[in-house]
Amino acid sequence: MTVTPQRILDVEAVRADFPFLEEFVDGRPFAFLDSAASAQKPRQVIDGLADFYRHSYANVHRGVYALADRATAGYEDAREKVRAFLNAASEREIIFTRGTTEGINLVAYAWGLDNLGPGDVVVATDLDHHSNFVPWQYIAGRSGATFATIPVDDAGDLVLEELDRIAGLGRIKVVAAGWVSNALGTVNPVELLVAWAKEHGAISVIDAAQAAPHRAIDVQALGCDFLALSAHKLCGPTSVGALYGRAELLERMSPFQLGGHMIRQVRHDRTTWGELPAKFEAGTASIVEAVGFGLAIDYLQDIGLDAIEAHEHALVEYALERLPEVPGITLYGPPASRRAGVVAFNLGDIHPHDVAQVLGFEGVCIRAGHHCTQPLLRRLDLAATNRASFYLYTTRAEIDRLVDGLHLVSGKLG
Ligand code: C6P
Repeated sequence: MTVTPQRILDVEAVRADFPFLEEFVDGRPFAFLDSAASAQKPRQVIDGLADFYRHSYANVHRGVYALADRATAGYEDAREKVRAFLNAASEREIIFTRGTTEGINLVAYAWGLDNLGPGDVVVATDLDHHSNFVPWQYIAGRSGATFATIPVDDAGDLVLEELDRIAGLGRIKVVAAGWVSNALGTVNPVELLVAWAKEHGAISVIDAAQAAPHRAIDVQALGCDFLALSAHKLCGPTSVGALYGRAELLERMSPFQLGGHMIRQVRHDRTTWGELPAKFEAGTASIVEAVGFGLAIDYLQDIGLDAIEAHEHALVEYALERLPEVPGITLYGPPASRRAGVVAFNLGDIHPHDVAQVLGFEGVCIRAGHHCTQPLLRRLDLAATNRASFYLYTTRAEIDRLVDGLHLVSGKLG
């Protein structure tokens, strides 16, 4: 048996790739602990984008000249990189989108409006980001289906004992869930949810916005029907992401957006649709952004998703050990063993926005608010939290700066 040794992430070497670390506030570099909102970009991506604009830019799938060929090749190479990143069976199953939100909306509208009706049940979870919660709630409402959610317990874990009760509400047609909670970092048992969906003949839709940047994904091993991700959370550009969909389902679905590129033939009496993936890519694509997405994937794969996951796990363990030193702090979410690189907390009754602002003066960047998870926060009886989130460039020293900053906030405002 061959044992592949796990790669170790060299954080100082990684940090040398990130130009934002050359920016200073009051003489100190930023401790950027807001990567769950959007990740910083390495030189390899930034320079690659400029390079593509300089040497290979044109619209794709349209021109018959060399520049257009280069642009089309770059765009389609990026699709192949996303396919390999997710281990999808075919490039036809990779649709470029604007991001996770658009990917989930695509499935909700294009699949949901044709396949849902009274008596059907659409299942999401109380941990979900609004991007997974709201489209399904809305499409269930429009189609007459029932919208149900899997509740969470006080620790922020899904209450799976509720699945049988939910199954009793009608025909389960959609099981849509986030893999990793952006608000608490909870890693959900998506394998189990996909299996439950299959058992009921439902489609499974995975929001991988917070999973794809941090762990290896194999859609064939997982067996999900759809999976959505955003490039900007994995060191790539904004305004691009991907939806993986099983070809068999995508082929049977109506289009989502209509216009250029997605058609086969347009006549006055009828329009027919193009082949996959063009059928779901109406209009001019986010061409250069898609190329940057591919470069970000190359970058992460060179470092190794396993090494990134292990690095973040060690950081979460460290943060959960150090943060309780701050007087008056309340931590939310599961233990490190079931958590990705996110820690959520409140400091006494100091408003989270005030905490984040004082930390901001210290160069420590965190997010405060409801994190687009209002149902979850209502369940936990909270209006807002502070959230620090880690990535491959995060160090223990930056977590120390967070802890020191919180002591300062506590002294000033507590
Ligand atoms: N969460 C955060 O600070 P878009 O905006 O489409 O790239 O991703 C939406 C989205 C969907 N699902 C999850 C689990 C997410 O975390 C996000 C984005 C950011 O937590 C912005 S609210």
